[in-house]
Amino acid sequence: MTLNPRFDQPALTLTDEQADAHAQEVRDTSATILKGCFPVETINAWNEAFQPLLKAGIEAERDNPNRGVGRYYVTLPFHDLWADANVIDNPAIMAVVERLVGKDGVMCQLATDTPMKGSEYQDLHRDTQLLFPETGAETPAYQLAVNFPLVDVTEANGPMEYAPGTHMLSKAEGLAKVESGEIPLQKALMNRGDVMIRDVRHIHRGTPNPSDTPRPMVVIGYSRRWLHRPEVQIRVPRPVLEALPERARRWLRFNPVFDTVAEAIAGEETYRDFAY
Ligand SMILES: O=C(O)CCC(=O)C(=O)O
Repeated sequence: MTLNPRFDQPALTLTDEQADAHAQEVRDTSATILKGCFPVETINAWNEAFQPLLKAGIEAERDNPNRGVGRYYVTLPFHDLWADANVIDNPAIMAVVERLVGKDGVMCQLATDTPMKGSEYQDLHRDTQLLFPETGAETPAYQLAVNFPLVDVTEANGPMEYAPGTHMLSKAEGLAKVESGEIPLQKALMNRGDVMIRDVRHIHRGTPNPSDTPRPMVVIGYSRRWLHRPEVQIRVPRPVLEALPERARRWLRFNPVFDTVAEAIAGEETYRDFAY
């Protein structure tokens, strides 16, 4: 078994000014897209390797899909291509992430969201609550999702929709602005290789995928070092950890470590009802 295969890829590099601009776009609007961050071959390899995991995830939850009708959240095991440092410790992504949640942040989630044929609209929601709900006041970013699709995302296969700017509003105010049309929902249309970095406080929803092909979206969670997210974790095999570069090891430091891949993949995770 190869532990961290490095694809022979031309890495997307950002200048300091470009990384600043992407981070500022997240602060201002809640989201930014890094076009062509990964080679399409990498994404195709992930999609092929993902199909059996999706099948197993569907079988396990068939009668009660964990993210709504026809929609599955499947955690990725942290080994082989899923632990590729070019992806989880990507220089362009990390340049933006570090600007938003600090160089001492953490990586705490590696999973996928897949709407299938028959999926429905989710309720508009955010993925985290305010840090200090009693104040109603928003703060700088503390929890990010780095998303990339394993197939091209078009109008025809259920793009996620989000409301730019609502990450800094109360949920009621954000919803009112979406409902009145003052803030129109934007579709996250992305090609294979594109990466979205988003502040998960923004109001968003999954939409129906009427096509015959599942539409997997990978989510890597990066947060401030002090944020505890009990609903997710990465079960890290020690041999995989030891083969990773220093920064990746540091960002993974609060996850449970297991002596072997077999022990690490024995754990189960489901992600249910965490919508705010
Ligand atoms: O369809 C998507 O990719 C987004 C799904 C989502 O927002 C959720 O499950 O909380």
